[in-house]
Formats: sequence, structure tokens, C-alpha cells
Amino acid sequence: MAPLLTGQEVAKHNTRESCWIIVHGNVYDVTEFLDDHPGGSKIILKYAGKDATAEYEPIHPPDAITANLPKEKHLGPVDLSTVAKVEVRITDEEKARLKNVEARPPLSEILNLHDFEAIARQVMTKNAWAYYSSAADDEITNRENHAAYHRIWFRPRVMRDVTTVDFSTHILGHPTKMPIYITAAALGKLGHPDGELNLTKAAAKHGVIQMIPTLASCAFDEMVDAAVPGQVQFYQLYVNKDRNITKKLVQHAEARGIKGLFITVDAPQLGRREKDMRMKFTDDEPHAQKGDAGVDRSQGAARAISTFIDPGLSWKDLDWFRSITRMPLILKGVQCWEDALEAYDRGLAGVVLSNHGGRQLDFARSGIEVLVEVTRELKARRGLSFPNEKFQLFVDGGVRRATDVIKAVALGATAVGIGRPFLYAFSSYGYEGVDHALNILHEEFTMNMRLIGARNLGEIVPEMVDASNIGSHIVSVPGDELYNSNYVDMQHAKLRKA
Ligand code: 173
Repeated sequence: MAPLLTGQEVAKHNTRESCWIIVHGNVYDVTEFLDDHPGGSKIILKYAGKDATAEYEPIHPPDAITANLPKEKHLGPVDLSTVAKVEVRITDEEKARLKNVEARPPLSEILNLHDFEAIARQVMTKNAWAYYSSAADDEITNRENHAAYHRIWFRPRVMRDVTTVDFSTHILGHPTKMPIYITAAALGKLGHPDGELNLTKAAAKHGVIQMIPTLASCAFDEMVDAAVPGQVQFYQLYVNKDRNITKKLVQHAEARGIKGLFITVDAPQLGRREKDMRMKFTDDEPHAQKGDAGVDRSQGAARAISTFIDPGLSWKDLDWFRSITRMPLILKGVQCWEDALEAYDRGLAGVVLSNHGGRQLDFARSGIEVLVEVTRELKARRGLSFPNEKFQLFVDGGVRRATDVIKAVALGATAVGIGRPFLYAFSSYGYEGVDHALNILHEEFTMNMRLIGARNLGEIVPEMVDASNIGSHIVSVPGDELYNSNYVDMQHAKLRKA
């Protein structure tokens, strides 16, 4: 065996002409890769000759570097005892953040999903908070996603013996203890070192389904390996311009037992998330945002790593998907009845009525509003009733309470995806946070099923809600203080400090 490389040797390669970095105890020659790095060369050069693991970890799956660099650039393991620690300068801001982490209230004081967000905002790094919380343009859709639920009111039934209530159901034929699933979101390790594994574990405990994202920080196999026997997982797919890569991912997912393929169709290009973009402006030196290869770092983390997504994806591709997998296919990000009908006519297993958490097209309508027109038109045109086993409707975006979910179920959804609240739960409390979030939802379901007069989900019928105002975007509703006080206003550009 070749002797281990030393830190001193690696440190010599600290320039654009010869750039080595250490990740997870191994040395890589990234000189020729610098200009191809989706995140720009500048960030790599900052770690030239050094250990980049801490910076690398939250925003790359563990195999990103090994998969992208030719074998001859893998220089082998380094003797970590000889590697100088990268000096981490603890800023005043970071000190204040760490103090906040210490000051988190016990979970028993977290009473609802909004509470996680309020804590997360104070204990997350500024970058991570900006990345998770940001949404497209003026963030109108982001707020509307939540507000739309406030235009729906209940018509409960009484005198029904609600001693026991059961809100379990099936999604694509697979059991779930609640009509929700943990939806996909990228970059879990920005919020917590265990990233998406927090979700895998909590999903197992609570008998709910996790949708594994293409752009998770954890490796796909880590999340599948962490599942308990029989635990159901779905896979969210970003379709790569290189279909061979997509084919490999899909077939690997199927081989590993993934039970549904949710193809994201609302992100041919990533939306502008200005809160995320402003972070780069404040952290980088002025005028330094343009990477040397023209990779524009000012676009925020997500845009930098999303250039592989194929804007050419079209209905014609569905036959190809069918030829490479037997998993049920669901389109995630459908936003009107016409496309839902097309998906049904083309034999898909369902659609997620979603606007990507308000992160894509601003002024896209909420999933819950679209649900109302989809069920109406598919009933009128194809005689379908909902929930429907053969063609399932899901919604996501803005859900914070079991009452939100119950409204969606009443209007025909099979289940509802919840994303940010779980990210905030693990960002503030790790696995225990997600566990607690699911407990809260469970309790809210029990109480609200009783109060609405439904013993099971089949008894939650359209007559139990008044959604007549759903399409009116300016009806007056009672203010939602918890939600609104978590919302962080957008900021204008600021004058430079003198
Ligand atoms: O919403 C997102 O941030 C998202 O879907 C994404 C897409 C590509 C890269 C990172 C995140």
C-alpha cells in the first residue's frame, strides 16, 4: 500500500494551477474540475490544500466528489493527524446563534408546527434559514399557500359517537397512519448534521411515508438502509438532461424497493429566491459573485446546483419512463385541471397539486385551490370521484395544522405533503423534533376528527367543508398571528457601509 499522504504535501497544492482538497479523509486533485464545479471555483479555492469536509458535507451527497471526478484524480487517504485544522473564525453572529441553541425551550413547550419555525429561525445559520424559508420573487404564492386554507370553513356533524377515530389510510396502496407524507426537500444537512436521516427515522416510528429527494444531502442508499423492514419510501426525481443518469437513478430506486416515482414537473428552471440570493451578496466580497467560469454564485445555493435539470422534459417522455420502470408514476407540480386530466388520460398513478412551496412561479395558485377545480373537472369529464384509488390526488404547500389536511381530504385529496415544518423541526431539535412534530399532528387529527364528526377518513366528505370562497383571493379572513409573525419580510438592496 502506498504511504498515506500528509497534510504538508496536500498544503503545497493550494493554487488554481494545482488544487488539492481533502474530503472525508481522502485527497482529491480538483484542478481541472474547478471551472466545472456547479458552485463556482471560488469556494473550492478557499479550501485549496486544506480539509474541505465541513463546507462540503451539508451541500453534497457523500458520493458527489467520487462520482464526478475521474479515478486518477482520487489521490488516496491522508494522515489526518498531519492536517492543519481549518481555522473556523467564530463571529459574533455565530456566538449569538450558539447561545440561542442553548436557550431552546424543551419540546414540551412546542405546541404546534409554527413553534418549530419560530425556534428554527433563531437557531439556524443565516444561510440555512434563508435557503429553507425563501420563495420565488415577491413570495406571494408562498404566503397564499397557507392563506388559502383560511378561506375554507367547516360544516361539522354531531352526535356520531366519536369515541374512537382512525385516520389511517393508503397512499398508492401502501398504509400510512395519517393522511400525510414527508415531502421532498433538498439539502437537509444545512439544517442538521444528520440531514434527511432524521426524517427516515421519524417516519418509521410514526408509520408515515418519506419522499426521498434527488438532491438530499444524505446519500440515497443511506436513507434506504436506515429504513426499518417494510418501511415505505417514495422517490422525488429531478430529470437530468443526461437521461442515462436518470435511468440509473430510477432503476436503482426501484431495485432498492422505492414504491412510487414522483417526477418534479414545475422546475424546468429554478425560481429566483431572493432571500437566498441576498445571502451570497452579504457573504461574498463585493463584485466577487461571478465565478471564474461564468458560474454566477449570486443566484443562491439552489440555482448553483440545479443546472442539470432538463427544461426539455415533456409529455412525450412518459413512455420512456414506463419503459425503464414499473414504479407508479406521479407528476409533482401540476397546477391546473387540464394537466391533471392529461396525466389521468395518460395512465399515471396520480398528481401532486403543488407549486413547489411557493419557490417556483410566483402567483401560481395554491394546491388546495387547484384541488377544487381538478376534482370538479375530472368528475364532469371522466366521471371520477375522489379520493380515487386509481388516480390519486395529493396537495402540498402551506400546511401547518391537521385541520388543513382534513380540508384537503374533504375536497378529495388522498394525502397531503408536508415539507418545511419537518425541516424546521429537525433544524431546531434533530430527530426528536420530527418525532414531536408528528406527535402534534397525531393529536391534532384525533381532536379535529372528533370535532368534525368523522370516525374515519371515509367520513370526511365534501359536505363537511365550505370552500365556496377558495377562488376569491381577497376575501377577508381572521389574521393568523402565528404564521404571520414567523414570516420574515423581504429586504431591499442596502447601501454599502462607508
Ligand atoms: O426548491 C428547491 O430549492 C429545490 O427544489 C432545489 C432544486 C435544485 C437544487 C436545490 C434545490
